[in-house]
Amino acid sequence: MNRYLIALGSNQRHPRFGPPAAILRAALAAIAERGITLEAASRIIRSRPLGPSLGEYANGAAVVESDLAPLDMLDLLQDVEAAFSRKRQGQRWRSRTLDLDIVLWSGGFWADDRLIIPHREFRARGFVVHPGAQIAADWRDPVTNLSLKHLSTRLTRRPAPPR
Ligand code: A4P
Ligand code: MG
Repeated sequence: MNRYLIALGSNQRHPRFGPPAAILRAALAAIAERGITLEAASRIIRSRPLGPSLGEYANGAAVVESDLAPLDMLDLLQDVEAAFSRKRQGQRWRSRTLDLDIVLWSGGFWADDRLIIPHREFRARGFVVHPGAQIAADWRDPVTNLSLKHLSTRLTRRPAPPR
């Protein structure tokens, strides 16, 4: 069995599921319906958009368990994104209905042309680290060897570096 820390984000309404927070809850249900075991889900937070998109985000994190290998998990998550009719407009940081990223997995590192784990920028992103620390405080980032709890504390103490 593999464990994954998944980050969820949304900053657009969905005609059927409603506002971003409701979309994240529906997305977790959709993931579970596809046979993935949901071990823990964080509270859903609101966060100001990083980058040029307009609307406020809802963000959250979940720990899931599955025998799927990382690329199969990515396929599944992209399938769920597509089911929420996220548009791929070929541009980073567009407003989106649903974004599902793999932040960490129990196997440590992964890197190929489709997938990089740990997610490259997660350590600087409070909207990923804080929800993650809520449900997996002791999980260590294999790059820095710091726990999510530690990364979360570090982020609240020090302002993020300029981008
Ligand atoms: N990919 C590589 N590694 C991963 C991974 N660990 N997890 C590849 C998921 N996907 C991974 O992603 C582009 C490609 O990255 C995928 O096809 C996959 O093969 P995407 O989701 O299609 O595009 P994107 O999300 O627009 O780009 P990217 O770089 O993932 O953007 P981010 O970094 O996800 O940023 N502000 C707030 N407050 N909250 C947010 O959630 N999110 C973003 C998106 C910007 N600002 C935000 C938030
Ligand atoms: Mg993404």
